[in-house]
Amino acid sequence: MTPFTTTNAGAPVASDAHALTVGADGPVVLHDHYLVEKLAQFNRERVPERVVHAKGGGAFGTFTTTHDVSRYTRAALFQPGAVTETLARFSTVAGEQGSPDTWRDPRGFALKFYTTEGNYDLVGNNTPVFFIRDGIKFPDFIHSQKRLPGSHLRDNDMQWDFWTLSPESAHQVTWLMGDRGIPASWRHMDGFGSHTYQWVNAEGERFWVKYHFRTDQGIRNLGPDEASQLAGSDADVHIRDLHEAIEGGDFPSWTLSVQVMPYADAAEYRFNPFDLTKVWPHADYPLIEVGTLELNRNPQNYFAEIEQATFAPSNFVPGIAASPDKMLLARIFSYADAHRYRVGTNHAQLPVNAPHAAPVHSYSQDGAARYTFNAPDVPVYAPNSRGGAHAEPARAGESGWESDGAMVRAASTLHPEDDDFGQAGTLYREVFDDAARARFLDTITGHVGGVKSEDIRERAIAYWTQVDAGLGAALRANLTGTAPVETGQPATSALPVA
Ligand code: HDE
Repeated sequence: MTPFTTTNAGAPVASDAHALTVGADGPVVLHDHYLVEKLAQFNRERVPERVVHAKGGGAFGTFTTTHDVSRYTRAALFQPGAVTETLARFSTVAGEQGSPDTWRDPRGFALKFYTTEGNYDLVGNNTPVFFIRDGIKFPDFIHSQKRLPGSHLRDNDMQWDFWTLSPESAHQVTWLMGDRGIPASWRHMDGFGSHTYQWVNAEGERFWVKYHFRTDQGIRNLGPDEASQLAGSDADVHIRDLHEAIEGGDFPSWTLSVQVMPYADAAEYRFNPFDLTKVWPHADYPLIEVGTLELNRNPQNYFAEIEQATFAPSNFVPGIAASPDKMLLARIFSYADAHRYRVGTNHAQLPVNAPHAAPVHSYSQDGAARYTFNAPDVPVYAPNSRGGAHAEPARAGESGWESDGAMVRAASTLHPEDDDFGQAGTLYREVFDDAARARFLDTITGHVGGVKSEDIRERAIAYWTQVDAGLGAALRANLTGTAPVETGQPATSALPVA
């Protein structure tokens, strides 16, 4: 027996086919409150899309700690044998909600661990580095990757003007223009915390760590032609791939390993270990296996569980903390601010965002759409002598680092091997093989070829020459036609990258 339709207030309704009118042919009457409710609700179905990472998808699963890393962290979820419910959301960066999954772009790799000590959010990407190293440049960076204010079109001149005036971007742009810039699916890409974080063990000893989620499905990428074809024929191919894999019982998984740097090493390390444009060579700090992330449950409702999901780098749990990475510290403000704006003051009360394995004893109250609340006998203030919750420094396990000096606006102090192009050159010469380098040259020829302004194009050639002199020469040859080299990319391809 099918249920009866009701209003949002649960009252049965007379018809879903006819508005209430005066006579069959007369005017619609205003007091047809069900008609009004349906139309008004419809007008309010959208919340603001994420200003970046708008297009995405995700699933639920579990994280299982399979190795003992308790000497580095006391975080409950990383104790041997711990199994923690987890939500993952994958996304592109620059495209709006309706944009294709297969554009060249970094991919968001956002995780929410519903731990017994509160929710821990690790909001990373499928790349270990990023374009900039100070959050104050982030809005400008994103503006340059999105749309011109007048034409509302993306523009290669804008992208390369920003990148070539921000040389710290070279490592991430090399990564982006390489094969892994277009993953074949979210299942076939790695994930990284990208930043350096702090782990604190039960004795209070502090370590610096970087997270690596290596796909157990193997890395698979799309070539530009296949990606462009899919962008037209199936804009949601990555959403579909993940949903259907899980539906079919083919649960994707990733193996988490961490690099661990002793706290004292940071000061003298050859690179600034908190510079988000740098990786730590694995020879310096090898990977230490931690556990397995498996996604095995599709959301029941995309809007409620994925569109309204709010991931925040500020959601730490005891045993895990921030680091002096200026980008991370800026993100710690920004995400919760974005959530209050986009989803609402009480976004953390929505089932997908509330802790699932830890109680909330908070003095926050009221605010729009307040859903959960304390019992009436619980005090609404602290300190109190009436049995209300009290803060406990040892429990929170907040940690930190030493710092001093006058307040300045300046680049971080350079370590011996800190520069803007070294690791980009290493990636190009030592990680890419010959075929990958050829594809890379094709891609940047096509993308820089789409730059109209001669001065920006020259700067782009100089930028790539600093990454690798041979690469710069080949790019110049391709662009000037002095030694035409077949490119796979149409020169006008304004690939929407972020
Ligand atoms: Fe984001 N970023 N970001 N970002 N980011 C957002 O938060 C921001 C950065 C990343 O699936 C926003 O809810 C600043 C690095 C992911 O819901 C916003 C800076 C990395 C997602 C925001 C950065 C990321 C976001 C937009 C420079 C990888 C999607 C809406 C300091 C390590 C999460 C929102 C999801 C989303 C701010 C840079 C990854 C605007 C200020 C670096 C995966 O708050």
